[in-house]
Amino acid sequence: MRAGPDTMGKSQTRATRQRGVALVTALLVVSLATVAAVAMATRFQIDLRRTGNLLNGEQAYAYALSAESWANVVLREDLRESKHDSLDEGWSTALPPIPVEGGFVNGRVEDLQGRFNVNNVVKVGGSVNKLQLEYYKRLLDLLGLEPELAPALLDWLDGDINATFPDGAEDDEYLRADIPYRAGNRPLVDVSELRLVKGYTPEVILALEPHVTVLPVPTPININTATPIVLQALHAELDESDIEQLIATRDETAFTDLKEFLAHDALAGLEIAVATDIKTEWFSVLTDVSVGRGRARLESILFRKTGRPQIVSRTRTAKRIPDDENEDEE
Ligand SMILES: [Ca+2]
Ligand SMILES: [Ca+2]
Repeated sequence: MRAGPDTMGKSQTRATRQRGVALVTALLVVSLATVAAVAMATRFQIDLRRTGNLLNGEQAYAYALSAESWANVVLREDLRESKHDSLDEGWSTALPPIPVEGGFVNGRVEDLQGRFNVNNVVKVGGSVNKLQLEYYKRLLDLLGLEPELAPALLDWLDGDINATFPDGAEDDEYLRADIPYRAGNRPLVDVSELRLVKGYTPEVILALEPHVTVLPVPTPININTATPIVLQALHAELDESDIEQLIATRDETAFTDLKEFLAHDALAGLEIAVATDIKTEWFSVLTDVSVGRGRARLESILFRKTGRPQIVSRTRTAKRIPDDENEDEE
């Protein structure tokens, strides 16, 4: 047979090639299975991590709610114990960071009536409250801010659509913006809304924030907790040394009667035209909780008139608790 050895050689080559193909296929299957297994394991790790983070976040939020309940109890107790509110009382002390399983809870109560409620600039019903507007102008002046910010805010809050002359701003101003919008013509719900008002740049808001608040009803200023600037804005003739005297007096013993405050030497002969008080109905409770990789920052607004304070709003906030001990965070 002439072709014998040649045929044998060919069939041997074919067999080798087939084995080669089988080997490559097997390798491919193995590598595909490996890739799939690695992908599944990675996905599982991510899911596990994500679930862990969610659980930590929820746990942190639950701790924040319990810190809020603690504040509620403290404020109710305080109402039983005293008829005034001042910075030497228990509610005003920030909680030291409390260790909990996997993290820490921080909490602090702030008196919102130690600040100026910018909604006071208009009366209920939407017309200007001239005395409060004058107060706000003095506050702006003491903070080194432009006086034009006052009429711009007034127009945003007041019920009408006629721009205050000069420097007011109503719809026609805001409708000319790149992304047009309209004036609120109603009280603010949150301080962050100020950024919509003409002239309220981030720098302006940063300067205002420690001294202003936004509450749904007109509120008097609590002279026991007011910031020095908020006190000084009570009258154009008050200067820094008057405020130092007032603060030295209240640090010694808080004012328990408004008449004592109004009769203080530093205010001699001055008529305080805006409403003031020695007690507070509106508080904010800030809680900052971290559990593992979960984080919850909660700001709750509490209204306390008689008995148990009511939670008026809760915001998951980016606000940090203003406490030196927390300076090293983030
Ligand atoms: Ca009190
Ligand atoms: Ca208006």
